[in-house]
Amino acid sequence: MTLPSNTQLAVSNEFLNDIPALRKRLQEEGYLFFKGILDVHELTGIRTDMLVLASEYGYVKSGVPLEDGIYSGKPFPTSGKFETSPLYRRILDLPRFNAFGGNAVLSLLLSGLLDSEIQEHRRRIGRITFPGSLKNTTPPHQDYFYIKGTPDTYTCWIPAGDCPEELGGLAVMPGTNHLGMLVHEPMQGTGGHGVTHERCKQLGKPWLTADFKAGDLLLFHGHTLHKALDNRTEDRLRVSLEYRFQRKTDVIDPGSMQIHMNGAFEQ
Ligand SMILES: O=C(O)CCC(=O)C(=O)O
Repeated sequence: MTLPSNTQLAVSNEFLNDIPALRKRLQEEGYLFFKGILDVHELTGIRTDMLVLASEYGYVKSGVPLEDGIYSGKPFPTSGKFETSPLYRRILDLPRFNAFGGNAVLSLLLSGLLDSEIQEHRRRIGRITFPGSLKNTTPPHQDYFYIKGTPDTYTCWIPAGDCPEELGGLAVMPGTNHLGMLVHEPMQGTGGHGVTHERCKQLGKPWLTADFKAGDLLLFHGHTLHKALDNRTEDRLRVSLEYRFQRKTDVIDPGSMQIHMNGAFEQ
């Protein structure tokens, strides 16, 4: 059967009052997707904080509303890697961005799913993805490759603003949480390693994604294969957040207790 290259994530809102059903789906599919369960007002605040900083560095077009996140076209000055930039370093210190890691919806959901006291990782990520920087698109990977500690770590990927497919959301491959660790090879894109596109095709499963809206939450297991989609817009910045959770009693990698890219920033 030929599957379309991207099909839609299954929405799990109908099970929000049924934790056993959510656990079952998460165990089977490796992900859960919820529409509109996070506070858009709080997310808009974080988006604004990030765009204010980006605009200080000249990356946001002036003369149009900041919250539209329109790229100025100013090229990245250094290696082109957002994650080692001074701008990113400053994003990681933003109070509202960090406080969202303790968000009540996330905490209640994750502690219910894991049936445990939870530990949120300090290694939070607030990402801005530039239009046209396709060589930086995050390639297919499993988070355990980078996060280590326990594979039972769950990533919450959250668009800070509407993120239609052309702005480059996130796609997951369902059921890949059952495959254990796949071979990761050096690859172009954020992170620098991934599972080759050829290998992904061989797995014979579809990539699932959505036209994300602010307030949506995509949550997945450390073994679930996922990738970013290209930001194919002409001039729009994609703003997204990542928070990670695990059981308090599970092994944790020391890097998860530090800020992302600790010490690896360019001046
Ligand atoms: O948003 C991205 O580009 C990558 C996100 C990702 O890989 C993750 O949340 O684990």
